[in-house]
Amino acid sequence: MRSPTTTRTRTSVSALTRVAVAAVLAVGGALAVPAGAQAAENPYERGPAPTTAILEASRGPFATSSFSVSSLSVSGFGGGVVYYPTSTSEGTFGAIAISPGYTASWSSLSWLGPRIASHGFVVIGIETNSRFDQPASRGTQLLAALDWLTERSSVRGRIDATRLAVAGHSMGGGGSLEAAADRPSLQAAVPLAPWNLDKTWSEVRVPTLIIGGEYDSIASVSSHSEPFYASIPSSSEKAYLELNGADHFFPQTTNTPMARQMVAWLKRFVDNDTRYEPFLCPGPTGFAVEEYRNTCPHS
Ligand code: 856
Repeated sequence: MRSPTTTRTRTSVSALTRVAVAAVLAVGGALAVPAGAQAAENPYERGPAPTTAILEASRGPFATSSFSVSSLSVSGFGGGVVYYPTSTSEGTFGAIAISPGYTASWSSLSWLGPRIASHGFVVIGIETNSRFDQPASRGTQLLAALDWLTERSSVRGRIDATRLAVAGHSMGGGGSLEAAADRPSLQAAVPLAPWNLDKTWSEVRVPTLIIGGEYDSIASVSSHSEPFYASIPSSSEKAYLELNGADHFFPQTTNTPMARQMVAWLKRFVDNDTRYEPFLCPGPTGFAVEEYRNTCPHS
């Protein structure tokens, strides 16, 4: 299932800043930074500066729409639902494919579709070919869904195909690790209560946020999330959030601490949006947080 790792390059924000400053000087010859130059520093930045209230609200700043995808109209995965920001005036958006767990359908996670899309991402919540597909297959299907979304779907023109991510619950979370290992060009992965028999993910270079539940008895953090996190090299961007008192099914109902951290991770690594760094490092605290570990963004 896994291919050899390759080195991934990332355009640094400082390089983008230099380009923006050079452009300003070339055009105007002025030293004053004109209005709008802030956005030009990061061409992928979308939406207002983050606040805790924005991240914890039931919807982000972007209006969204959605449509269903029939399994008969695609190959390599089982269809699903696409959610997308309706705005076409702010450039393209990054995109994420999300897989449900064993025996479950997308409806088990569907609250996440509009929640993530409303922060400025195109989301496809997938159905798997079979509800019994194992993590490796779910990983392949997540990548097939991203390929369909960026190459063939009616929203392909709204997406920046260089800025893609994966997530999933349980065996779908295990699948998101498989996808990250297989496609190092992905910009982020967010395994939720991930389940996988493979405990070593030393080939993962994709920035990965693992979220586990303290009282998960199906994918116990001691046998799944924690060894997965530990096995990803410290040279990769990675974080581990363990939710206080949560069981295996925490991703299946609206979960504010989970959504807040997931959105911040996607914003930081899919959009290169450093405004979200305070939400990642030192990271969340409070009653909902049993534990948080991270490598903190490498500059
Ligand atoms: C909701 C993954 C031995 O493995 C299991 O029993 C097991 C059970 C459930 C899941 C899962 O994906 O649950 C998510 O369906 C492994």
